[in-house]
Amino acid sequence: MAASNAAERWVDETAGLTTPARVEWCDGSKAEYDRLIEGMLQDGTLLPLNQSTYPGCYLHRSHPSDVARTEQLTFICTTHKDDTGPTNNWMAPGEAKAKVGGYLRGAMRGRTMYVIPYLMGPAGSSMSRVGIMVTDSAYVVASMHIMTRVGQVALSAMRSDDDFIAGVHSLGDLSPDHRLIAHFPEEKLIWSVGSGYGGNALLGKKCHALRLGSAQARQEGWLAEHMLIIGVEDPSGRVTYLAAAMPSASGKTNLAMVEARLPGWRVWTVGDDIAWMHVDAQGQLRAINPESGFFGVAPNTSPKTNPNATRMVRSNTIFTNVALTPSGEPWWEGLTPEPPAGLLDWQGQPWRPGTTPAAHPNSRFTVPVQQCPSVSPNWEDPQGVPISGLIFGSRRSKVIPLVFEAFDWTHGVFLGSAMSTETTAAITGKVGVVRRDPMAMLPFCGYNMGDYFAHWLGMQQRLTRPPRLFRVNWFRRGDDGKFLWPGYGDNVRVLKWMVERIQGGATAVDETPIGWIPRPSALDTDGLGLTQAQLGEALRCDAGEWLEALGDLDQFYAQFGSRLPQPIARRLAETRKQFAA
Ligand code: OXD
Ligand code: MN
Repeated sequence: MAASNAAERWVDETAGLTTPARVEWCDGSKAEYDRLIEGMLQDGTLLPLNQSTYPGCYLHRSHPSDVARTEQLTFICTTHKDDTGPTNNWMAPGEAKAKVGGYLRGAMRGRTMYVIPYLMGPAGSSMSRVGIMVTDSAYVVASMHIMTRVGQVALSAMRSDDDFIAGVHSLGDLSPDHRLIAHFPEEKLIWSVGSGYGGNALLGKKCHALRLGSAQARQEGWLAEHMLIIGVEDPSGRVTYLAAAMPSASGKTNLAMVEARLPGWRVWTVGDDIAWMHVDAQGQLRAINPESGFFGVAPNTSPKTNPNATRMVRSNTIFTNVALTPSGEPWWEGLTPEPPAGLLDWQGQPWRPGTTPAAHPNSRFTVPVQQCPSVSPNWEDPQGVPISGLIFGSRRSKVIPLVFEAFDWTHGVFLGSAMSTETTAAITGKVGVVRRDPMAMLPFCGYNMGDYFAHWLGMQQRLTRPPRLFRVNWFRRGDDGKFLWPGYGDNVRVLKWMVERIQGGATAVDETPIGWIPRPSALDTDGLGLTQAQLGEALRCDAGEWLEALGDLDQFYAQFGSRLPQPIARRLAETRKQFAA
């Protein structure tokens, strides 16, 4: 493999810091993957699963204190604190280098430093970008094989000698006290130490494709977003592509591969977590999925909630922190109505029903995209897919209606910036707390969120064929505490309404201060058994609730000071005025 001089130099420098026993460049081949797996089976990093029912599948148990992204230990390191903004943790680059450098010095002594050149996005696409990461974890290398395109394909895609995001990863001692995930957007550099888990360690995903990706996208005039990408096929065979931003563990993977419960309708999967979107020569947004695998949350994935995923993970899948059945199969809460007898929990201990969950709530599967039964034939199109609608969705038991549509681009950006959600197990910390999560990017925006809103607003200039923008909430509950909307396969009914809006069909809407809300009659609820009252409740926009929520939003916006774009502030003021009238 031919690496550029800049890449070689950086790898040498990094080896000088971490002092490994050997340096191994990864070529991304199947032979290499098989070798890594074999080594991990031997040293116990992986356990084999039942190879007749789950061929090519393995189980990894992470350190019990290393089970999710650690946002409180994640930093953006810019020269000026203001460029990182009030919603990110900031550290001065010099201080971060000194601190993380201390943890990294000699951290790979006696071990292998793997060098992974990886490509984010399809080969041959001008939207794809290159990263080179080093790591001392074979589990990370094998996972990167699944999640990205590794080897010469990446090196060949470099546009210049130093056209790569550089990432250093070391397990360190896995102690949260010596853990830090530092991003240096001004140097296109990531330093991550002390965690072997998911978004902390698979640097292509959140660190590159979102945090540094968003900073790079702002400079280069595109969007790097925490969004799934799907194609919705209607009964005439026409496919309308949509991208949807949703916070971690809020049903994004389920929606990305949803099986339509509507005759003649079908959803095609392009991506489940990240979208990179550029404006094409016709003024239309086009999206690629930069990843080549899914790193999905296992609990509550079942034949009911996500039949495609349950089929997809039956082979060539690395499971992390799920429970184990006596016959060597993976298990997690929700997979079957009743847990099988004799389970070992995610830490390998005999599990007793009625105690703690058997699988960790943030346990995961890592699986190649092409194994998804609903994978779109266009998922690797170098031109990307044309995006006609953008969706902002979050998890709110109150206030937010099932679905509504923004009046225009600026209004849609306002709705996205105003998003709040109830927290889940994908991050460490409290579950079920409402927090602001603009465009589901709170943990992933690599620069000042105020500037991020401005970047979104600025895209409009080049978008002569802008997508429509929608807000959804599958999670609203009635007074009895029950969900008002059935969700899962029935969410396609909401997608159908969007497609009708996009394609210009006549659908009845009510104009409200927050946007256009479909009348209950405009949603196809045939065979659902929902009462008009339930549906009305799911779609209701309550002025009192909204005025309260807008007060909270005011406070959130205030922290951006002059970096909050005027059009966003104006939209908030107008919305409030209309509700008060
Ligand atoms: C993820 C996340 O892993 O958002 O996708 O946490
Ligand atoms: Mn995610």
